[in-house]
Amino acid sequence: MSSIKLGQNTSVIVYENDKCTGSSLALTSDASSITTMNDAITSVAIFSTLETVSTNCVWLYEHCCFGGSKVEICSDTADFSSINFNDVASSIRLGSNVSSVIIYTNTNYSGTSNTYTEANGCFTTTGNNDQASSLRITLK
Ligand SMILES: [Ca+2]
Ligand SMILES: [Ca+2]
Repeated sequence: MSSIKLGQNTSVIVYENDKCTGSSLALTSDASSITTMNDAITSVAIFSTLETVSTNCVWLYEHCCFGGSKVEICSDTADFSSINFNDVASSIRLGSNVSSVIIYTNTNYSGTSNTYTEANGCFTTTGNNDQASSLRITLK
């Protein structure tokens, strides 16, 4: 794949590997020549621009490629059991004013931590798939 035409109110993130992993490129408009990832795209996540993450929040998704159920989190959360999402999260999107998110494998901001500064399509790439139990949000 070398070019893309987007429908109305659509944006995409294209990925080098399957299940939204590997190098990625976010596109919000038609691209007649995708030079940076020419013939290197294996999977695509499609979003509606009418439905965006709240500015200071993040969306966690049940599955890779931003699929399944999702929860919106807008402040530090010490125990995902409280939002019925413990050991479930597999991908994340960040609101426009979120600088970084630290996700921990255990409750109360303990265990292994992973920092995200942009959308991540599959936590298998960061080794914490289905392990997230708490998180901290830092705004810009
Ligand atoms: Ca999952
Ligand atoms: Ca956990």
